[in-house]
Amino acid sequence: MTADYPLTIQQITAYQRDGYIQLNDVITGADLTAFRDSVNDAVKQDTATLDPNRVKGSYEQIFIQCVNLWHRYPKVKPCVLDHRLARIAARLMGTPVQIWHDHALFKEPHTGAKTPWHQDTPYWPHEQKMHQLTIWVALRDATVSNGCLSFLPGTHRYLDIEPVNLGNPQDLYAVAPQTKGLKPVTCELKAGSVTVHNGMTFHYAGPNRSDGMREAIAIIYMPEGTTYHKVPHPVTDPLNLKQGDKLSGELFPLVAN
Ligand SMILES: O=C(O)CCC(=O)C(=O)O
Repeated sequence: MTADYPLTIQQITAYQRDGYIQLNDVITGADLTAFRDSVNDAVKQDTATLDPNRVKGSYEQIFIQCVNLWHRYPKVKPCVLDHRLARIAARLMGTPVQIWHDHALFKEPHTGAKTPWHQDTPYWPHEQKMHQLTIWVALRDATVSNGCLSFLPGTHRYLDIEPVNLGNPQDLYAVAPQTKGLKPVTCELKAGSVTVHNGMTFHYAGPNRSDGMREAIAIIYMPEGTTYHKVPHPVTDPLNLKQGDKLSGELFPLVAN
């Protein structure tokens, strides 16, 4: 078993206070190359049948999104289920964690589309909403010019806010007037570094103004025992779940205690 990524008490406290944290050099060397190559191959295969000349809708202009690669591509699986990443999630969350899902988020150059300010958890079919978190892994350097993430610290305490429509976003201050005056923190990342954010923390990414692809994968963890809340979601729609069922089984493995 590999050693845990060193997390200090101060970092855990900062994550719990701010609802996000940046962790540097989490994946390095050959592991980073394997992660980047396997996700790139999977995204290529997932998107192979798309017509490159199609007219892209506003959501598709934000990023190419490929969901649950770990479950469909054997080479991605050990990267996403990596125990060091899962242990980071479990220590920050303070509970054993299951995988909720992953998604590759490749921001194409020059579409001009930002990722609007939003919270994640309101989109998810979960009864418990407070502790889910995302580890966002930069597979190549993420910078202001290619669309790295920014966060509004402390906004994970803002509950019951209407979900933002990413393809046609509402004004942030209309949806969440509490965010007026908060100062965003922008996190540039070297490849292999990560940000971790609580699913309730407001976050944003600018457009990719560089000439290359912004390559990232987001791995989302939920507390062990999370139960189903009946709203449409592509991961759970095929599963025939009832309100209150535990999300369990091969799609939602327990990955760290
Ligand atoms: O990668 C992006 O542009 C947005 C990422 C995001 O919203 C997330 O990981 O929750």
